[in-house]
Amino acid sequence: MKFPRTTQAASVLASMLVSGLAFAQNEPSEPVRWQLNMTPGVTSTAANAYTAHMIMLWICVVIGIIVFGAMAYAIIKFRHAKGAKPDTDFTHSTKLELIWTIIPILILVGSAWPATKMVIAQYGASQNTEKDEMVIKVTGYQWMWRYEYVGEGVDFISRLDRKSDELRQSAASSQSDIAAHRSYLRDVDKPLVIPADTRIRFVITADDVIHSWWVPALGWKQDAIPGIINDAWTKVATPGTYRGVCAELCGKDHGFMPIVVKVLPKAEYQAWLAEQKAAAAPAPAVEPAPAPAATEVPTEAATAPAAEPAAAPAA
Ligand SMILES: [Cu+2]
Repeated sequence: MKFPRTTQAASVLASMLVSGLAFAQNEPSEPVRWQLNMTPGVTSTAANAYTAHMIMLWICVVIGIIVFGAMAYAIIKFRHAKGAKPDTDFTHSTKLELIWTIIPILILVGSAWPATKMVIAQYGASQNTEKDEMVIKVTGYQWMWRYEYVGEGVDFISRLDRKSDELRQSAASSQSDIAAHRSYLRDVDKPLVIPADTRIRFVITADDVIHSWWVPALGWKQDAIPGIINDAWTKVATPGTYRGVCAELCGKDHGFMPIVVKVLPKAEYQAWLAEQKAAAAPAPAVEPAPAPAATEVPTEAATAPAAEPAAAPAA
């Protein structure tokens, strides 16, 4: 074959395109190797971002075809070899200039319209008027995340899973060890668990330096800044596991503070929450017994069954 490299590259490109497109239909959240397009995500915000992106992509494709088509046509049709002569008298055309100013304005306005509607859907009136069903406070630390379920008394730290941490720090770990550990650097010891189909408010801050909480499948990213509370909301329809990372360079282990969000069906979430609360509640043995009355009660009376309680105050 005359151009083996070119055909090879073309077949690689074709398979990339196919895998990229196939991916878009099957898996809404996890990127795949050689994926070309965005992930559609699992929230309305993510779906809007995807739609806005696709609108712009197709507008660009049409413009590209027209511009490069016109160029190719002009280059071939009016080539020197065919005896074409430049028009030396031509300086400008007001009509053409008007056309190529007005058409881009229309394209810009036409694409800004849907894009603005989508931004308002995430950050506009609904941000403040729709009722949140629960609130989670996220705090960034060097180099881990803390999740507090506001009003529930559930509060924990989520950090890089131990196995990944060992592999990354050990000089002895080989490429094959790393390849054998699925989700290397993408798993945490304790994921954030949230219910599906529930409007959740996130309040996001940090304790040391600026971090940024980002799970692409949710369709938004929010900075975690010490002394400032940012917020965002989400509502995930599909249960599943969604992964993210800290998206603000925050120190030497910035690359090692992943985020894992586990979305459970509502009933399963309630069971999980009850389990967490039970674990968080102090054990009954530790709890002090109800103190005796403040009056000087003889110790015998306090420990004795309440047969003669009236005797104590009388004494
Ligand atoms: Cu960080």
